Amino acid sequence: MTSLEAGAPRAVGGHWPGFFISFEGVDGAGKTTQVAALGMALRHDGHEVIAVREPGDTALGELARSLLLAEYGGEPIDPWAEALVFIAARAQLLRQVVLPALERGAVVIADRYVDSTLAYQGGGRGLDLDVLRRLHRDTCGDVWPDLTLLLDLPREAAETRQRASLLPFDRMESAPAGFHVAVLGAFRALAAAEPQRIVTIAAGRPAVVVSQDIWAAVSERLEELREELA
Ligand code: Z5A
Repeated sequence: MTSLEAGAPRAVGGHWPGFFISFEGVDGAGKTTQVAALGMALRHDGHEVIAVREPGDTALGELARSLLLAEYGGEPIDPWAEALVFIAARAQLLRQVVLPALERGAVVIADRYVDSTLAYQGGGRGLDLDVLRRLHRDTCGDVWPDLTLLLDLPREAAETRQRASLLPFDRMESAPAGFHVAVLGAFRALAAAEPQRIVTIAAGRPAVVVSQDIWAAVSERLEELREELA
């Protein structure tokens, strides 16, 4: 692993001196595992690292998480209501935690961010992507990550991991298989449309190998940003 210089000031896009990384992918793709590994590697290199998950990590976000993931005895939640609660949790997390951390130069690692809304509520529920993007602009200041790591895991492999965990499925996980297939397709389409920001990592390999590819992508993007500044 190469060394990443800590605390280098950056003003790319004029937003903040920190570095914003998001992890995306279907459930079970290994995001939580890789957020922890990357966080440890970056801290070892001297960075302040703030890891957050969506929805969650604020009082409002945790309430939203219970609302969104709990089963309601079969009562369907309207797709727009679902999208707006995810977005509300994001707006709170962004202003309460993420932006202050980026402004003081920290590396923020988000376990899911706006691409999850585009993939799950856009691709999965069929909501209009342009409207979702406009909502992101209007509610979250159009803040996008410097780098997004899409952990690409085929549906069957994700299901195998879920079953192995022996945990009961939550409301999102228990959606029909077609929903999850559409979500994966949407993530792949987002990555194809934005190859500069979204790096796809094959996630069906051993975790340590996945971590090495992630480190290479993070190092490369940080280096690019430094060159843009120089
Ligand atoms: N959602 C949405 O619809 N719209 C939005 O805007 C947002 C979210 C922000 C949040 O679920 C749900 O909300 C999610 C999307 C939706 N629903 N779905 N479906 P969550 O936060 O509770 O969970 P998750 O994000 O879906 O993922 P997860 O279950 O926490 O999985 P993960 O973090 O990707 O993977 P993991 O926990 O690191 O690993 C899963 C298991 O696999 C575990 O036993 C590991 O030890 C194992 N693992 C990890 N890596 C490997 C490798 N490389 N090989 C083998 N086994 C591995």
